[in-house]
Amino acid sequence: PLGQTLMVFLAGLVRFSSVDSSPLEDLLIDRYLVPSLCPREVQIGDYVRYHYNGTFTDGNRFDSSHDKGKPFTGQIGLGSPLIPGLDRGIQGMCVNERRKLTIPPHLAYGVLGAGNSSVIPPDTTLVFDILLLDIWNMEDKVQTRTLSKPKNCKRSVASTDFIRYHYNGTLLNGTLFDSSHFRNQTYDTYVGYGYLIKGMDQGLLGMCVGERRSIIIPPFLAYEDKGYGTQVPPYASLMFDVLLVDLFNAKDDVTVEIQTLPEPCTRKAVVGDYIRYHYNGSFQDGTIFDTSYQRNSTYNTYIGMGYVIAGIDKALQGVCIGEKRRVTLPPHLAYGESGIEGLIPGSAVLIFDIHVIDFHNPNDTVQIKTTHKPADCNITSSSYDLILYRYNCSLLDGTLLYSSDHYSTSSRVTLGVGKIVLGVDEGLQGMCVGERREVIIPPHFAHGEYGADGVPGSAVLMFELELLELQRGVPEGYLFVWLEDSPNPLFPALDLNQDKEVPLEEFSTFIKTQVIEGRGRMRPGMDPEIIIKDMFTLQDRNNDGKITADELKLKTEEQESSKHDEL
Ligand SMILES: [Ca+2]
Ligand SMILES: [Ca+2]
Repeated sequence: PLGQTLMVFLAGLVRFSSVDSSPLEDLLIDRYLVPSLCPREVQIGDYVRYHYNGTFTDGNRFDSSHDKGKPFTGQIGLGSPLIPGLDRGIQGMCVNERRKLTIPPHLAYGVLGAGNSSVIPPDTTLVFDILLLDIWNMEDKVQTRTLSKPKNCKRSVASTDFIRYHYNGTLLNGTLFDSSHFRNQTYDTYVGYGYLIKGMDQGLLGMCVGERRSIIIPPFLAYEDKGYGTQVPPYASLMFDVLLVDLFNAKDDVTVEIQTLPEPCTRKAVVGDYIRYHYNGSFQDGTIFDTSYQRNSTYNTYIGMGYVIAGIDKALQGVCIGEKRRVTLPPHLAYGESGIEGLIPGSAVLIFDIHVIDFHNPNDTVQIKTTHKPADCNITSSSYDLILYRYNCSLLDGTLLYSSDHYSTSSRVTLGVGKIVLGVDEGLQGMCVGERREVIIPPHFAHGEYGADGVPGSAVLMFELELLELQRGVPEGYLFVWLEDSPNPLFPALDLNQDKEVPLEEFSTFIKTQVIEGRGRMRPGMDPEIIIKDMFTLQDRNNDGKITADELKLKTEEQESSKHDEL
């Protein structure tokens, strides 16, 4: 470069000092337009493609590539067929540079001229205006340069991978010849099978999704002497600015990356389980295409039964409740080559970030775990007992749905008569007062697939239960039961003062005595006076205010008497 600057400087001096037409001794180079960016200069052995205007010193044109509509392509030095002045004058040029070369006859066509002296007369000084379009060398390789790259690059393009990318393709002089951005669609192809020009097949290797790379390809690794259509001329070096959007291999399986694994995980989902999960679905470039969070409802499905895309069916197996996992599905295990119109492009790799809320199997039973048991635990609850209990009901992710503490009315209920959720009823059986339990209830023993107010459909529920009070009950339809054999015959026992009739007061005293002495039990949860009155009225068939032996007899004959029968 120093030599050239000197030469130009000297040439300038020569021109200024020789106003008269003294013959030119050497080549004059006027670099009148040098691009600010000049990454490569023409050296001996390089091939060049350039436009030129050839004129005489008086400005008359004798040849022009512009007129021919086709730039000139040739090699510099090494026995180049160019006239020496051109061969030398083009050296050191960079693409997009414009030079004016003034070439004395001895570095042009000399004393003979050209074209039988008719085109170029003898001893003619020639002026070439050159615009350099392209430089390459047969030793060139594909040049790649990473412009930006995501920090996380776990995988990069290898031969036989399928990729989707955006690109701008330009010639070395900056002319854009093609862009996927204009089509608003990625270019999708396999790498390494020769579907692409050679230089692209090489230049894309090692890229990771989200990387932007500049790839410069010499013509012999691009479209060679043929060019491509009207946009890529023959012998054109190509520059691609590539953004890799997606990458997979046809041999890929679902990949699972476990992000949160609850400890302990006592149970893992298997085929046939019904699962509820939240998810974000994204492409490899990070764009989210779907999310359950926005709908504020989990996605629910059976696992491994073909209700969802194959990759998800596979990815959900073996999950734990509360687990978070990231699964990557190649398109052949997702939406394939066609994708989903307007939502998922063809051949797209999908990433799902999955949060498992719960799962259960239709065969699941209620699971009961006692967390506290009082030392004194002789009496335990069973059906018909009237109990008072506390409860907290949560989803398996810990969300509290409802609690007895939320209500002012006490949660007093008769067990075993269908008054409460099936699984809770089961969970409250066999408990003693003061005992606490954790009970896991599958939806078919709770609120079913449609849920209830505030309870999502198909939710597995966790109940914390505590038994506060327990009153032994009597079976459905009974007001009083004998706990041991009833007196036989009964009437003389009822008729305390032996006057052959039993009014309400006498009856009441008798019943209360049985209860106090542990021989009988009244239905809990009702006013005892009302129970006694009801029982009395049932026996006093003629409604005269007293029971006689005949009336009682009638009753015992009617119903086969047993120890749990009413009187
Ligand atoms: Ca009496
Ligand atoms: Ca009567």
